Amino acid sequence: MRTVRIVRIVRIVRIVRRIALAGLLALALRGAAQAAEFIRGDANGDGRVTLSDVAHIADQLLPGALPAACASAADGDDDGAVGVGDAIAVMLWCFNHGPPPPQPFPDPGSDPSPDLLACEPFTAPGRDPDPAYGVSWTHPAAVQRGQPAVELFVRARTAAAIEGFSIAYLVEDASLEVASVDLEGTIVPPSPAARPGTWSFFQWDLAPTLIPEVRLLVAGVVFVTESPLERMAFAATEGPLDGEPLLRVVANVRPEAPAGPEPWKVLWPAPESFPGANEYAVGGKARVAGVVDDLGIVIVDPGEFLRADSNQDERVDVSDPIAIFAYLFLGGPEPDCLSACDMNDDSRVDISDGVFGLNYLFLGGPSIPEPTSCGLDPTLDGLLCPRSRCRGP
Ligand SMILES: [Ca+2]
Ligand SMILES: [Ca+2]
Ligand SMILES: [Ca+2]
Ligand SMILES: [Ca+2]
Repeated sequence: MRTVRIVRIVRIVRIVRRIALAGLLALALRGAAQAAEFIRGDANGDGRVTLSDVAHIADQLLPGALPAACASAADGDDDGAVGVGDAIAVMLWCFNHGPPPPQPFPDPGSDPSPDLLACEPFTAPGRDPDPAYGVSWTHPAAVQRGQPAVELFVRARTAAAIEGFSIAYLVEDASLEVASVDLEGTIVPPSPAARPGTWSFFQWDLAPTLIPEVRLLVAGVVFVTESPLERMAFAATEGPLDGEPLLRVVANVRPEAPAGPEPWKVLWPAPESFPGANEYAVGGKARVAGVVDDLGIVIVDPGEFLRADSNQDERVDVSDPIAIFAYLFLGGPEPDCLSACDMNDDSRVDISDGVFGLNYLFLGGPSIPEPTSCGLDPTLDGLLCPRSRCRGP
Protein backbone atom coordinates (compact mmCIF):
# COMPACT_ATOMS: atom_id res chain seq x y z
CA MET A 1 0.00 0.00 0.00
CA ARG A 2 2.80 2.37 1.00
CA THR A 3 4.80 1.40 -2.08
CA VAL A 4 1.82 2.18 -4.28
CA ARG A 5 1.50 5.61 -2.65
CA ILE A 6 5.20 6.34 -3.19
CA VAL A 7 4.97 5.30 -6.82
CA ARG A 8 1.95 7.60 -7.23
CA ILE A 9 3.77 10.52 -5.60
CA VAL A 10 6.80 9.95 -7.81
CA ARG A 11 4.51 9.88 -10.85
CA ILE A 12 2.79 13.12 -9.79
CA VAL A 13 6.18 14.76 -9.16
CA ARG A 14 7.31 13.62 -12.64
CA ILE A 15 4.15 14.99 -14.27
CA VAL A 16 4.46 18.29 -12.36
CA ARG A 17 8.11 18.49 -13.35
CA ARG A 18 7.21 17.74 -16.97
CA ILE A 19 4.54 20.46 -16.96
CA ALA A 20 6.98 22.86 -15.33
CA LEU A 21 9.67 22.00 -17.89
CA ALA A 22 7.20 22.48 -20.74
CA GLY A 23 6.23 25.84 -19.29
CA LEU A 24 9.85 26.85 -18.91
CA LEU A 25 10.53 25.72 -22.47
CA ALA A 26 7.59 27.80 -23.76
CA LEU A 27 8.84 30.80 -21.81
CA ALA A 28 12.32 30.23 -23.13
CA LEU A 29 11.01 30.01 -26.71
CA ARG A 30 9.02 33.23 -26.28
CA GLY A 31 12.13 34.86 -24.88
CA ALA A 32 14.05 33.68 -27.92
CA ALA A 33 11.41 35.19 -30.21
CA GLN A 34 11.61 38.51 -28.39
CA ALA A 35 15.38 38.44 -28.61
CA ALA A 36 15.54 37.79 -32.35
CA GLU A 37 18.66 39.16 -33.92
CA PHE A 38 18.35 42.54 -35.59
CA ILE A 39 20.35 45.47 -36.97
CA ARG A 40 19.71 48.65 -35.02
CA GLY A 41 18.09 51.22 -37.28
CA ASP A 42 17.04 48.63 -39.89
CA ALA A 43 13.39 49.05 -38.94
CA ASN A 44 12.08 47.58 -42.21
CA GLY A 45 14.36 44.56 -41.99
CA ASP A 46 15.97 44.72 -45.43
CA GLY A 47 19.48 44.38 -44.04
CA ARG A 48 20.51 48.02 -44.55
CA VAL A 49 19.96 51.24 -42.65
CA THR A 50 18.63 53.82 -45.12
CA LEU A 51 16.10 56.59 -45.47
CA SER A 52 13.31 54.01 -45.91
CA ASP A 53 13.89 52.97 -42.31
CA VAL A 54 13.29 56.58 -41.27
CA ALA A 55 9.97 56.46 -43.14
CA HIS A 56 9.21 53.11 -41.52
CA ILE A 57 9.91 54.45 -38.02
CA ALA A 58 7.78 57.52 -38.77
CA ASP A 59 4.99 55.11 -39.81
CA GLN A 60 5.04 53.60 -36.33
CA LEU A 61 4.40 57.01 -34.80
CA LEU A 62 1.12 57.59 -36.66
CA PRO A 63 -2.02 57.10 -34.57
CA GLY A 64 -3.45 53.61 -35.05
CA ALA A 65 -0.28 52.24 -36.65
CA LEU A 66 0.42 48.55 -36.25
CA PRO A 67 3.38 47.90 -33.97
CA ALA A 68 6.67 47.30 -35.72
CA ALA A 69 7.71 43.67 -36.18
CA CYS A 70 10.97 44.57 -34.53
CA ALA A 71 10.66 47.54 -32.21
CA SER A 72 14.24 46.93 -31.07
CA ALA A 73 15.48 47.75 -34.59
CA ALA A 74 13.28 50.85 -34.75
CA ASP A 75 14.80 52.04 -31.46
CA GLY A 76 17.60 53.72 -33.37
CA ASP A 77 19.03 55.53 -30.35
CA ASP A 78 18.71 52.52 -27.98
CA ASP A 79 16.87 54.37 -25.25
CA GLY A 80 14.31 51.58 -24.83
CA ALA A 81 11.45 53.39 -26.60
CA VAL A 82 10.48 54.20 -30.20
CA GLY A 83 9.89 57.88 -30.94
CA VAL A 84 10.64 60.79 -33.24
CA GLY A 85 14.18 60.88 -31.86
CA ASP A 86 14.86 57.48 -33.45
CA ALA A 87 13.77 58.66 -36.90
CA ILE A 88 15.97 61.74 -36.55
CA ALA A 89 18.98 59.76 -35.26
CA VAL A 90 18.78 57.29 -38.15
CA MET A 91 18.29 60.08 -40.69
CA LEU A 92 21.33 61.96 -39.38
CA TRP A 93 23.46 58.85 -39.63
CA CYS A 94 22.28 58.13 -43.20
CA PHE A 95 23.41 61.60 -44.26
CA ASN A 96 26.75 61.69 -42.51
CA HIS A 97 25.70 64.02 -39.70
CA GLY A 98 25.44 61.65 -36.77
CA PRO A 99 27.13 58.70 -35.11
CA PRO A 100 26.34 55.17 -36.31
CA PRO A 101 23.50 53.43 -34.49
CA PRO A 102 24.43 51.64 -31.21
CA GLN A 103 25.10 47.90 -31.29
CA PRO A 104 24.00 45.65 -32.91
CA PHE A 105 25.16 47.49 -36.03
CA PRO A 106 26.04 47.05 -38.90
CA ASP A 107 25.80 43.27 -38.50
CA PRO A 108 22.78 41.56 -36.96
CA GLY A 109 22.99 40.61 -33.31
CA SER A 110 21.05 40.59 -30.10
CA ASP A 111 20.49 43.65 -27.95
CA PRO A 112 23.45 44.07 -25.57
CA SER A 113 21.23 46.18 -23.29
CA PRO A 114 17.91 44.25 -23.19
CA ASP A 115 14.78 46.32 -22.64
CA LEU A 116 11.02 45.84 -22.88
CA LEU A 117 10.99 46.22 -26.69
CA ALA A 118 10.24 43.07 -28.67
CA CYS A 119 11.71 41.80 -31.91
CA GLU A 120 9.83 39.08 -33.75
CA PRO A 121 11.80 37.41 -36.53
CA PHE A 122 10.72 38.85 -39.88
CA THR A 123 11.73 38.25 -43.44
CA ALA A 124 13.66 40.87 -45.32
CA PRO A 125 12.21 42.13 -48.62
CA GLY A 126 14.56 42.23 -51.58
CA ARG A 127 16.34 45.35 -52.78
CA ASP A 128 16.32 44.72 -56.52
CA PRO A 129 16.43 47.85 -58.69
CA ASP A 130 12.90 48.64 -59.82
CA PRO A 131 12.57 50.09 -63.37
CA ALA A 132 9.35 51.82 -62.33
CA TYR A 133 11.45 54.25 -60.26
CA GLY A 134 14.13 56.52 -61.62
CA VAL A 135 16.35 59.46 -60.83
CA SER A 136 17.27 62.01 -63.47
CA TRP A 137 18.39 65.62 -63.73
CA THR A 138 16.94 68.76 -65.17
CA HIS A 139 20.05 70.56 -66.24
CA PRO A 140 21.31 73.35 -68.39
CA ALA A 141 22.63 72.08 -71.72
CA ALA A 142 25.69 74.27 -71.32
CA VAL A 143 27.26 76.46 -68.70
CA GLN A 144 30.09 78.92 -68.85
CA ARG A 145 33.32 77.97 -67.15
CA GLY A 146 33.60 79.91 -63.90
CA GLN A 147 29.87 80.64 -63.87
CA PRO A 148 28.58 80.86 -60.31
CA ALA A 149 25.33 79.46 -58.99
CA VAL A 150 24.27 76.95 -61.63
CA GLU A 151 20.95 75.35 -60.66
CA LEU A 152 20.63 71.60 -61.15
CA PHE A 153 17.39 69.82 -60.29
CA VAL A 154 17.08 66.17 -59.26
CA ARG A 155 13.94 64.73 -60.81
CA ALA A 156 12.23 61.79 -59.19
CA ARG A 157 10.34 59.33 -61.36
CA THR A 158 7.92 57.19 -59.44
CA ALA A 159 5.17 54.69 -60.08
CA ALA A 160 3.55 55.09 -56.66
CA ALA A 161 3.07 57.60 -53.89
CA ILE A 162 6.38 57.85 -52.08
CA GLU A 163 7.14 58.92 -48.52
CA GLY A 164 10.78 59.72 -48.98
CA PHE A 165 13.61 59.83 -51.44
CA SER A 166 17.39 59.84 -51.27
CA ILE A 167 20.24 60.23 -53.74
CA ALA A 168 23.91 59.36 -53.66
CA TYR A 169 26.02 60.84 -56.46
CA LEU A 170 29.71 61.04 -57.09
CA VAL A 171 30.81 64.59 -57.89
CA GLU A 172 33.66 65.42 -60.25
CA ASP A 173 35.18 67.86 -57.80
CA ALA A 174 37.65 69.48 -60.22
CA SER A 175 34.75 70.74 -62.36
CA LEU A 176 31.90 71.33 -59.96
CA GLU A 177 31.83 72.94 -56.54
CA VAL A 178 28.54 72.02 -54.85
CA ALA A 179 27.44 75.03 -52.82
CA SER A 180 24.12 73.89 -51.39
CA VAL A 181 21.21 71.49 -51.71
CA ASP A 182 17.71 72.65 -50.85
CA LEU A 183 14.05 72.39 -51.81
CA GLU A 184 13.63 75.75 -53.58
CA GLY A 185 11.84 75.40 -56.88
CA THR A 186 10.75 71.82 -56.17
CA ILE A 187 7.26 70.40 -55.75
CA VAL A 188 7.70 69.99 -51.99
CA PRO A 189 5.21 72.40 -50.37
CA PRO A 190 6.82 75.58 -49.07
CA SER A 191 5.41 75.22 -45.55
CA PRO A 192 7.61 76.61 -42.76
CA ALA A 193 8.38 73.07 -41.69
CA ALA A 194 9.49 72.20 -45.21
CA ARG A 195 12.34 74.69 -45.24
CA PRO A 196 15.85 73.39 -44.79
CA GLY A 197 17.20 74.05 -41.34
CA THR A 198 13.82 73.87 -39.68
CA TRP A 199 12.92 70.57 -41.27
CA SER A 200 14.46 67.68 -39.42
CA PHE A 201 13.64 65.27 -42.23
CA PHE A 202 15.71 66.94 -44.92
CA GLN A 203 19.46 66.34 -44.92
CA TRP A 204 22.37 66.58 -47.31
CA ASP A 205 26.11 66.23 -47.14
CA LEU A 206 29.18 66.30 -49.34
CA ALA A 207 31.66 63.71 -48.11
CA PRO A 208 35.19 62.90 -49.25
CA THR A 209 35.85 59.55 -50.92
CA LEU A 210 39.01 57.50 -51.24
CA ILE A 211 39.67 59.29 -54.54
CA PRO A 212 40.69 62.92 -53.81
CA GLU A 213 39.10 64.30 -57.01
CA VAL A 214 35.75 62.69 -56.30
CA ARG A 215 33.30 63.65 -53.58
CA LEU A 216 30.07 61.97 -52.53
CA LEU A 217 26.88 64.01 -52.60
CA VAL A 218 24.14 62.46 -50.46
CA ALA A 219 20.78 64.11 -49.96
CA GLY A 220 17.41 62.90 -48.83
CA VAL A 221 14.01 63.97 -47.76
CA VAL A 222 11.19 62.31 -45.87
CA PHE A 223 8.04 64.26 -46.55
CA VAL A 224 6.51 65.88 -43.51
CA THR A 225 4.10 68.77 -43.14
CA GLU A 226 3.73 70.61 -39.86
CA SER A 227 4.98 67.77 -37.72
CA PRO A 228 6.70 64.45 -38.30
CA LEU A 229 3.42 62.83 -37.34
CA GLU A 230 1.60 64.22 -40.38
CA ARG A 231 3.57 62.87 -43.27
CA MET A 232 2.74 63.78 -46.82
CA ALA A 233 2.96 61.15 -49.48
CA PHE A 234 4.35 62.46 -52.76
CA ALA A 235 1.75 62.10 -55.47
CA ALA A 236 2.26 59.31 -57.96
CA THR A 237 3.62 60.09 -61.40
CA GLU A 238 2.01 58.03 -64.13
CA GLY A 239 2.92 57.33 -67.73
CA PRO A 240 6.38 57.91 -69.14
CA LEU A 241 7.79 58.80 -65.74
CA ASP A 242 9.25 62.16 -66.61
CA GLY A 243 9.39 62.95 -62.96
CA GLU A 244 9.06 65.99 -60.77
CA PRO A 245 11.83 68.18 -59.33
CA LEU A 246 12.45 67.13 -55.74
CA LEU A 247 15.83 68.57 -54.82
CA ARG A 248 17.76 71.60 -56.03
CA VAL A 249 21.55 71.51 -56.17
CA VAL A 250 23.32 74.85 -56.51
CA ALA A 251 26.85 74.55 -57.81
CA ASN A 252 29.68 76.66 -59.17
CA VAL A 253 31.54 75.58 -62.28
CA ARG A 254 35.20 75.84 -61.33
CA PRO A 255 37.44 78.11 -63.43
CA GLU A 256 39.72 75.13 -64.18
CA ALA A 257 36.86 72.93 -65.46
CA PRO A 258 37.65 71.41 -68.85
CA ALA A 259 35.71 73.18 -71.60
CA GLY A 260 33.53 71.42 -74.25
CA PRO A 261 32.44 70.85 -77.03
CA GLU A 262 31.40 67.43 -75.63
CA PRO A 263 29.31 67.16 -72.44
CA TRP A 264 31.52 66.63 -69.44
CA LYS A 265 30.19 64.24 -66.80
CA VAL A 266 30.08 66.04 -63.48
CA LEU A 267 27.69 63.84 -61.45
CA TRP A 268 27.22 60.10 -61.75
CA PRO A 269 25.42 57.54 -59.60
CA ALA A 270 27.27 56.21 -56.58
CA PRO A 271 27.46 52.43 -56.20
CA GLU A 272 24.63 50.99 -54.17
CA SER A 273 27.05 50.25 -51.33
CA PHE A 274 27.12 53.95 -50.43
CA PRO A 275 24.63 55.10 -47.81
CA GLY A 276 21.74 57.03 -49.30
CA ALA A 277 21.93 55.10 -52.58
CA ASN A 278 19.17 56.16 -54.94
CA GLU A 279 16.15 54.88 -53.11
CA TYR A 280 12.44 55.55 -52.70
CA ALA A 281 10.49 54.81 -49.53
CA VAL A 282 7.12 53.27 -50.35
CA GLY A 283 5.05 52.13 -47.39
CA GLY A 284 8.21 52.14 -45.27
CA LYS A 285 9.96 49.76 -47.67
CA ALA A 286 12.86 50.56 -49.94
CA ARG A 287 12.50 50.66 -53.72
CA VAL A 288 15.85 51.02 -55.40
CA ALA A 289 15.72 53.27 -58.46
CA GLY A 290 16.17 51.06 -61.51
CA VAL A 291 16.87 54.00 -63.82
CA VAL A 292 19.53 56.40 -62.57
CA ASP A 293 20.89 59.03 -64.94
CA ASP A 294 24.21 60.74 -64.61
CA LEU A 295 24.60 64.42 -65.38
CA GLY A 296 26.80 65.76 -68.11
CA ILE A 297 26.95 69.41 -69.06
CA VAL A 298 28.81 71.23 -71.79
CA ILE A 299 31.28 73.52 -70.08
CA VAL A 300 31.93 76.46 -72.34
CA ASP A 301 35.02 78.62 -72.24
CA PRO A 302 33.83 82.21 -71.88
CA GLY A 303 36.11 83.25 -74.75
CA GLU A 304 36.61 86.62 -76.40
CA PHE A 305 33.91 88.30 -78.43
CA LEU A 306 32.89 91.62 -79.97
CA ARG A 307 29.73 92.94 -78.35
CA ALA A 308 26.89 93.79 -80.74
CA ASP A 309 28.40 91.83 -83.63
CA SER A 310 25.41 89.49 -83.57
CA ASN A 311 25.98 87.98 -87.00
CA GLN A 312 29.74 87.46 -86.54
CA ASP A 313 30.96 89.44 -89.56
CA GLU A 314 33.41 91.50 -87.48
CA ARG A 315 31.43 94.72 -87.99
CA VAL A 316 28.65 96.35 -86.01
CA ASP A 317 25.99 97.64 -88.40
CA VAL A 318 22.28 97.48 -89.12
CA SER A 319 22.50 93.80 -90.01
CA ASP A 320 23.21 92.99 -86.33
CA PRO A 321 19.92 94.24 -84.81
CA ILE A 322 18.17 92.62 -87.77
CA ALA A 323 19.89 89.31 -86.96
CA ILE A 324 18.58 89.57 -83.37
CA PHE A 325 15.01 90.28 -84.53
CA ALA A 326 15.22 87.39 -86.99
CA TYR A 327 16.35 85.05 -84.21
CA LEU A 328 13.71 86.27 -81.75
CA PHE A 329 10.69 86.60 -84.03
CA LEU A 330 11.26 84.74 -87.28
CA GLY A 331 12.51 81.43 -85.94
CA GLY A 332 16.05 82.03 -87.07
CA PRO A 333 18.84 79.76 -85.77
CA GLU A 334 20.32 80.45 -82.36
CA PRO A 335 23.29 82.79 -82.85
CA ASP A 336 26.75 81.31 -82.34
CA CYS A 337 27.57 83.92 -79.71
CA LEU A 338 24.71 85.03 -77.47
CA SER A 339 27.14 87.17 -75.47
CA ALA A 340 27.64 89.36 -78.57
CA CYS A 341 23.86 89.64 -79.04
CA ASP A 342 23.44 91.02 -75.53
CA MET A 343 24.00 94.52 -76.84
CA ASN A 344 22.93 96.34 -73.68
CA ASP A 345 24.83 93.89 -71.38
CA ASP A 346 21.92 93.08 -69.08
CA SER A 347 22.64 89.32 -69.27
CA ARG A 348 19.58 88.63 -71.46
CA VAL A 349 19.00 88.54 -75.20
CA ASP A 350 15.64 90.08 -76.00
CA ILE A 351 13.93 92.78 -78.06
CA SER A 352 15.61 95.51 -76.01
CA ASP A 353 18.98 94.51 -77.52
CA GLY A 354 17.80 95.07 -81.08
CA VAL A 355 16.25 98.38 -80.03
CA PHE A 356 19.48 99.34 -78.19
CA GLY A 357 21.50 98.64 -81.35
CA LEU A 358 19.22 100.70 -83.60
CA ASN A 359 19.24 103.51 -81.07
CA TYR A 360 23.04 103.47 -80.96
CA LEU A 361 23.47 103.27 -84.73
CA PHE A 362 20.87 105.82 -85.86
CA LEU A 363 19.68 107.96 -82.96
CA GLY A 364 22.88 108.71 -81.05
CA GLY A 365 21.87 106.48 -78.15
CA PRO A 366 24.17 105.12 -75.43
CA SER A 367 27.37 103.48 -76.64
CA ILE A 368 27.84 99.72 -76.74
CA PRO A 369 29.27 98.31 -73.45
CA GLU A 370 32.67 96.56 -73.45
CA PRO A 371 34.10 94.56 -75.14
CA THR A 372 33.89 96.74 -78.25
CA SER A 373 37.01 95.09 -79.62
CA CYS A 374 37.70 91.36 -79.17
CA GLY A 375 37.82 90.76 -75.41
CA LEU A 376 36.30 89.00 -72.42
CA ASP A 377 33.00 89.95 -70.86
CA PRO A 378 33.82 92.13 -67.82
CA THR A 379 30.60 90.89 -66.18
CA LEU A 380 30.27 87.10 -66.11
CA ASP A 381 26.74 86.00 -66.87
CA GLY A 382 24.87 82.93 -68.04
CA LEU A 383 25.16 83.78 -71.75
CA LEU A 384 27.39 81.58 -73.85
CA CYS A 385 29.71 82.22 -76.72
CA PRO A 386 30.88 78.83 -77.97
CA ARG A 387 31.90 80.23 -81.38
CA SER A 388 33.18 83.69 -82.17
CA ARG A 389 35.17 85.31 -84.97
CA CYS A 390 37.47 86.60 -82.22
CA ARG A 391 38.74 83.02 -81.88
CA GLY A 392 39.39 82.64 -85.56
CA PRO A 393 37.06 81.65 -88.43
CA1 LIG B 1 16.41 48.94 -43.83
CA1 LIG C 1 14.54 55.28 -29.02
CA1 LIG D 1 27.95 92.27 -87.49
CA1 LIG E 1 20.32 92.33 -73.34
